[in-house]
Amino acid sequence: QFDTNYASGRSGMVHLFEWKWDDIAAECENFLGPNGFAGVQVSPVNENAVKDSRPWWERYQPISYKLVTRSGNEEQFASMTRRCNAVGVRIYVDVIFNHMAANGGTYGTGGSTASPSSKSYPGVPYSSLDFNPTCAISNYNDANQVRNCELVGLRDLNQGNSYVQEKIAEFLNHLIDLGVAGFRVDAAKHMWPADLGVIYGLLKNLNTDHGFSSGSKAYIVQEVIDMGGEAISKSEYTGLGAITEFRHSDSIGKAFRGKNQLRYLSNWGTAWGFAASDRSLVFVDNHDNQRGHGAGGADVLTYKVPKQYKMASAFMLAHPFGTPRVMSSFSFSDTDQGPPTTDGHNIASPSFNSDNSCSGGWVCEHRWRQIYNMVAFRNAVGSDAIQNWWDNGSNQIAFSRGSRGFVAFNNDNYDLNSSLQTGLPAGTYCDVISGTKNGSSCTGKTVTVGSDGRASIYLGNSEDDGVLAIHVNAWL
Ligand code: ARE
Ligand code: CA
Repeated sequence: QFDTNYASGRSGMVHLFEWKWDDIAAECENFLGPNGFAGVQVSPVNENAVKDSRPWWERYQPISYKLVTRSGNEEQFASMTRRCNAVGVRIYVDVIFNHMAANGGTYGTGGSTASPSSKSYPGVPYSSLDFNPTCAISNYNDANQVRNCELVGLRDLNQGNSYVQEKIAEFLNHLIDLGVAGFRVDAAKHMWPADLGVIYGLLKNLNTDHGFSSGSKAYIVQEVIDMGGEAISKSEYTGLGAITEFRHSDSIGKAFRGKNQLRYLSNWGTAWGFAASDRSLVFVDNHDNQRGHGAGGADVLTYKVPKQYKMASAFMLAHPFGTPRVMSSFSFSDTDQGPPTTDGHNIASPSFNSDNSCSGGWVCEHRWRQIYNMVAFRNAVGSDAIQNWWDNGSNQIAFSRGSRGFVAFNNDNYDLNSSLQTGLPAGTYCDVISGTKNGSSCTGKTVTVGSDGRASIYLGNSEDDGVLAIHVNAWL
């Protein structure tokens, strides 16, 4: 359950938040596959309560396990997993089974009706017998309350009930049949680890018709926000699967916002209080904390602070720690605002510019050169260890990944101009941050490595990007 099931030679998952299934299928074929991405986290797939203003968060209010949402129907979902798996890109589904829709959620995207006030969801069906008694979560120091009461009024399912366990397993197994590689378990902290263990134990192996080797298990990443200081700890869940490592998001935001010197990143990893590398899904921001929901607060970096965001993303992708997930957003000013639509209801497709970037309200961080070229960097360096760590005693740092890649960062308010050991074989390389290798030329800066592995590295503090990266596949 910790194995991501990635195709070999690939890394980097992207959360295509609120994208439609047909658009994701095309993105796998046209962009993610060719650029080395390994997987996509998709928005919730099951029927959700329809809210008048169509906020993004209506999808976190399940009405049934029918696969009908604003992203598409079951046929479109099945076609997406097939098309993405065919080009080596895996699909991970955001699954919500801690709760069902809150009061007011009376009808769903698939035509089902519900009565949350009487805890009746005939589309599953669930009745009041399947839920915990109504009470509110107000004290995160009380583990019983966090797990048995209602998160923001969402009707709290009792996962200790065997009928509920079966319904959830049926839903997840249906997705496994359709070719998914794993799940992001929403609100896992609000469920008892023992109950989750029972549910995970009911899961089938992955579908070999979709290219998974026989005996493969779903990758499970559990949303457990543990910044310390609460009753529930992520270590209660790391035996069952990976967890969303929110401390990574918090710490990387503070560092690249200049609240913590970059030189301290030399021991990045479990020394920072993170879970073990294979249990940590790491990210700069997620769909909640980029808009002030969930945990992370004001230090979280988002697309709205592009220079520091690209630096933090490049650091995450260059560093071997964890399973990195890139956020791909729609632009927003209002924190409730849903994705771009054609008519206030139907989600609009992204459109693409000649420089790969998106328009039509989609930010597409994963199509920023500084980000997708770092996915290629991560694939190029493979499992090589960090070597040749250098820092200037404050906010200029550099390191190599064995002898396959080298990266430098400047977050000081003066230039970086030093002769540094890159660990790379002699030659001229294309800096994949300021440009891209195109045949035998480079659209950006070049770096010449001498026979001793050293190169003179220049990163001006007023340059667009505060990072420079070269690797063996960008040799000119
Ligand atoms: C919406 C409205 C509410 C309303 C509710 C019911 O905003 O005002 O009461 O509907 O009508 C998302 C949105 C919510 C939204 C919900 C349902 O963020 O605003 O509520 O969908 O539509 C805690 C949980 C964590 C959770 C975060 C947001 O522990 O699991 O809160 N994150 C996931 C998803 C969210 C989603 C849900 C769960 C619900 O990623 O997108 O909510 O499915 C400390 C604690 C954290 C706690 C945090 C915030 O940091 O350590 O555990 O996170 O505070 O309370
Ligand atoms: Ca619960």
